[in-house]
Amino acid sequence: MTSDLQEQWTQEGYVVLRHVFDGERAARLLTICNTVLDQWRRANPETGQPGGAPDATVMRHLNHPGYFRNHPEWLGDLMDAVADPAVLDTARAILGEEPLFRCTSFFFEPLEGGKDGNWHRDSQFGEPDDEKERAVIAKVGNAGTSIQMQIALAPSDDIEYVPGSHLRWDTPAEYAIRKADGGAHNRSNEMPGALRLALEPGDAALFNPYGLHRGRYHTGRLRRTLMLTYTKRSAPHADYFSRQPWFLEPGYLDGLQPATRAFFEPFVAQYRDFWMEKSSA
Ligand SMILES: O=C(O)CCC(=O)C(=O)O
Ligand SMILES: [Fe+2]
Repeated sequence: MTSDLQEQWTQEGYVVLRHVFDGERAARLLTICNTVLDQWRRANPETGQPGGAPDATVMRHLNHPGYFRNHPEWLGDLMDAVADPAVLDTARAILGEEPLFRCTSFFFEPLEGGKDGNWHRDSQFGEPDDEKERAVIAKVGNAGTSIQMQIALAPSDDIEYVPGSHLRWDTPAEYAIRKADGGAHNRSNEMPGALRLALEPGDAALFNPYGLHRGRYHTGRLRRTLMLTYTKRSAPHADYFSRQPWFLEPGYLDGLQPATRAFFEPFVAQYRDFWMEKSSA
């Protein structure tokens, strides 16, 4: 099982796992994430400002303590999901080393202005120059350095992936959609080889974000997906996603089960100095 998973991950760049969480657990996580989302819309505790425009489709850092004042025990449920032993075993098997926490995200349908998402590779955000991006993709290798684990909390077939695209640069047809003409065609529904990943609540889609992918976000079409991101411990990345200085707040980890807490210790050790720099800046 483990080697099959690893083989699919390295060759195709994605894996779908059924029933990672049972229905009851997925429903509980949905209640928690929905409550976080409602609060974020009113005031994101990271900024004190409303969290997003009516066409927003994603929020990050659901594990911010500001969301759990009324239900402190819910933080434990969320963090237990991130550090779930089966989830971590899978992450370890496919990365080939210990997974390090990176961040939590929640994808949801917009209040206004739905759209099919744009085809992209996450590498293009850090490296807009084609030749440099191409070198990054070649260097990272077939296991990648990170996993996006999308856990559906409501039925979803909103993620599309081009299997095997993490191993190589775009074909001309792919490039014409992803990047040509300043991205004018990047919402095309004609991507060759695209596979739609259908998930029931509690199922997970894991994908290498350097492969070609996109989401879909339509007003009135329920999308509730919790995304857990992990990197290899050997490939940490200091940026907005890993900037979580609230881990240093006294008591933040106190209510967690010992095994869950232990999973976050290397994350704190890795980024502590980065958080201190940022907060004193
Ligand atoms: O889940 C989605 O809608 C898209 C996610 C995505 O592109 C990403 O997280 O890199
Ligand atoms: Fe992406």
